[in-house]
Amino acid sequence: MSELMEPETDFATLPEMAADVFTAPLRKPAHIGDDWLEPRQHAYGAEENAVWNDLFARQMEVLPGRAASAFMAGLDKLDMGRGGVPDFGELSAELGKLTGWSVVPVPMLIPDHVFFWHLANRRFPAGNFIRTRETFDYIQEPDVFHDVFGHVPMLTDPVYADYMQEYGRAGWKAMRYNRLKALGALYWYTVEFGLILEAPGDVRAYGAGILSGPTEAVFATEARSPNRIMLNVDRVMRTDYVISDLQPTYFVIESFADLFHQTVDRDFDRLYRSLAPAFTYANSAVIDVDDVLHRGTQEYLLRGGRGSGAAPV
Ligand code: HBI
Ligand code: FE
Repeated sequence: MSELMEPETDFATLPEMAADVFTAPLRKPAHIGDDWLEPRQHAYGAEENAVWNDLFARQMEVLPGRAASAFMAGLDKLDMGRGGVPDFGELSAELGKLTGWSVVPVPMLIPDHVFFWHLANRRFPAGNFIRTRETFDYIQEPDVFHDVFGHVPMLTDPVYADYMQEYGRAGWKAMRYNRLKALGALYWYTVEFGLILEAPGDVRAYGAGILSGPTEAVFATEARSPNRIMLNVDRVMRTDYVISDLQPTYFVIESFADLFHQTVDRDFDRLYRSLAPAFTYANSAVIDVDDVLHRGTQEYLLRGGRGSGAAPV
């Protein structure tokens, strides 16, 4: 059935990453092993826990009615609002009972093949630090608030949980074809910035990049600037992405089963053989095959985007 996974491996051991595969170079801290895991979770102090609580409260002002029902249910199931940064041991015990996933601490961005390997084993790598008040609104590196608040609640949904594991398994094939960036675009437009059409006219966010920030939760679901296009895996894997601003385009799924089947039933060998090394479509493009829910004005982007003072409308 699955064209996405690699039947010849059990994913128990870390794959070798060939030197000629294109990926970002990262310098491993001295205390970290090949699995890039921290020996233990950081012990958060009072001010750090207060940062978590304030970020949590801010998101709860905007997420009801905008976040996917599965996300809100996940927050509840894991009792994420109990106060302070959640303990990964407790979180993993709860999540383990629900879908078999665990949460493990990592120091920073980790290499693609290590990240994929953890996902293939139902381990979610989460940042072992929290942003400061100075970087409250915007951070480049994923911290524990983005990773745990943004990603982990969705892992309580059984179908989504399976999708994430299959995504991790897909990393092997992408490495073999040297198309990690294309597979990364799929992650970006689903796991990080995905929208779901829960009912006609009712678009909600399930992507962690949207759910962990106050501006994008409103912008992604309601603003006139961005395109909202029904997800097409082949198209998305050919689409460029920016990591430093609100998205010009969001891709929308009908259900998590739709997301799972679009990826797992796809022949990725054929897709990788036909993909160009770099992206074909700009991140603001609307192309003839698109099933468009909302064609954006792109006024936020065209007025200059982040740093320009343009309103995220
Ligand atoms: N590392 N800590 C961390 N978090 C991520 O989300 C992450 C990563 N390394 C690689 C990676 N993501 C990419 O492979 C995906 O964005 C595709
Ligand atoms: Fe993320």
